[in-house]
Amino acid sequence: MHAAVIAATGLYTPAEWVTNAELVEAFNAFVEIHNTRHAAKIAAGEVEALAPSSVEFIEKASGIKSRYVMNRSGVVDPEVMHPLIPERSNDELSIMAEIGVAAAKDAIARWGKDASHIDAVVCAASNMQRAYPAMAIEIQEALGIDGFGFDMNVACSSATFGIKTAADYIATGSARAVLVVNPEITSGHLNFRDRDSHFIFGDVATAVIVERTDQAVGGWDILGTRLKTVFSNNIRNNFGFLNRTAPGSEGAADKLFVQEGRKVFREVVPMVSEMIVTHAADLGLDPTALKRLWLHQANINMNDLIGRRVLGREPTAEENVIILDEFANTSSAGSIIAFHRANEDFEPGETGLICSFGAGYSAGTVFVRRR
Ligand code: CO8
Repeated sequence: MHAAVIAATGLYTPAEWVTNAELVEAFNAFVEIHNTRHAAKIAAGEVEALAPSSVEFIEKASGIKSRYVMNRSGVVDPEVMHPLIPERSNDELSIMAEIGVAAAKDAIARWGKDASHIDAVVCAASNMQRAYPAMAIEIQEALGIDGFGFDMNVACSSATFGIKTAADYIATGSARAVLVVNPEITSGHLNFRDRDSHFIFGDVATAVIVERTDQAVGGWDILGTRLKTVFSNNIRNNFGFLNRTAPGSEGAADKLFVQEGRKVFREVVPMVSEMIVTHAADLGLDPTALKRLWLHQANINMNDLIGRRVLGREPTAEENVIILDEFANTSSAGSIIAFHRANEDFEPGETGLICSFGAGYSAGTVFVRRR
């Protein structure tokens, strides 16, 4: 069995972004149009009047201030309210693969080796733009990697599940180095007309190179990886290839992201806190001695609570890294952005935790130590 390290990470950030004020302005203009257009039916009680959104609510309830998006013009147009992403021909790199390749190139440059040392590509994300050929194989082709690749989806936990899969391939000798790519175009599946969730997500891509320890220079020892899933209906994406087959349906219905945010909050915080503390104990680690938590980035209040439960004190900003104010929830990429952005100050031997949680429910813990 071979031990594995996180050898390098990479980040792609879209060039366009939308602030809360801009998003709320678009949402409230849509509400105004809706309520005016349907005034008679609203008065007759046949259609429900929509309520406006507010910047203050969004920031207080979530901690989110802005988000990057692949396309801004569609998102802020009250008559459109989704990103406008032109379809590409089969001969062009798909947009998911394109941003995945950009993040992967950043990781490969930081690694200092070339792509020929990579044997496998895992594209791990919460949405795939098509069923096949796999985005991972497209990314593999674009980077000239000789080996194998496949897509996997575990919603917000896709990156940690991908890292564990990579570490297991390293352990069993299936690969010397694995590229895990997380292209998250969440805006494509977010209902920008839903007051409860229109502000939640952002777009980004991250990449992680997991490598055999005996071939690595520097990086982060992976001390332990653990995965957990518990079925829940509280976060759902019912879009799928069978939608068009439902009797009475006219083609695939527009089934977007839905959640019971309060319930998710209440149920996931204890589940994840307990998982972290137990996994740390099983590895012989004192969770209160961790230098840093790079948690999934969905909600600042969730991260504050989990941080307190794990560290046993009020965590400082350095101990509990928050990037969701700038990026919003980028699904699987969130904890990787946090790790990528805030790890330079670690001394050899210092330990931290990458942790994801989200739909499924799913959660993943990856304890790492600076080499
Ligand atoms: N503006 C003003 N007021 C609002 C708004 C708004 N936009 N939205 C709701 N309100 C009002 C409500 O009507 C309610 O009013 P009242 O009290 O009068 O009924 C009040 O504000 C409180 O509403 P909530 O209870 O819903 O507010 P919360 O404090 O719970 O905050 C959150 C809502 C921010 C959603 C919070 O519950 C949360 O973040 N929960 C955790 C969610 C989470 O972690 N989800 C993970 C999902 S991600 C995942 O795993 C899958 C990723 C897949 C990718 C997705 C691609 C799209």
